Amino acid sequence: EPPERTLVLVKPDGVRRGLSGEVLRRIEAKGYSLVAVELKQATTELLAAHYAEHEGKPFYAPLVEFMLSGPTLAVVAEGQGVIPGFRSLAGATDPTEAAPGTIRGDLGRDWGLKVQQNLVHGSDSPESAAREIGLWFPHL
Ligand code: DAT
Ligand code: MG
Repeated sequence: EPPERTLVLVKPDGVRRGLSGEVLRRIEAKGYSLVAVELKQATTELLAAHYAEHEGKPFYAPLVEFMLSGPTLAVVAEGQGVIPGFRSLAGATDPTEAAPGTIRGDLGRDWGLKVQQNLVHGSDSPESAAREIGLWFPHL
């Protein structure tokens, strides 16, 4: 069986705040390997595909607008259990609720209603990981 892979994004707020290296450091410190890393400006088309499951939700339009606000660091990380493992490194979706020790818990701010500015994305299942890696890294 090939090693498990996940798609991690350092969202535009994380890139703007200079936290890309800190996120990569935590991924590597945990023992995962970096397979691909690329700074990319997302497009509406890419985000529509990436966030298809959220289309129609009240936070969808502000989420896409935020994700278009600057470059995103796209990362493929590999290792045993990396899909749930990175999600536990990331912490709860809302940075105000994320536990200390997690990326969102340590580095997130009190964003009020702006839950979308939660620094990172991590795939939530093997199916999402395969789909999302194909969207962000079509050559992989
Ligand atoms: P996660 O990123 O933890 O997988 P998700 O897939 O449910 O969370 O949602 C995708 C992104 O959408 C999330 O990172 C931030 C934003 N989001 C989710 N729920 C939200 C809400 N209630 N209000 C504003 N943004 C939200
Ligand atoms: Mg999700």
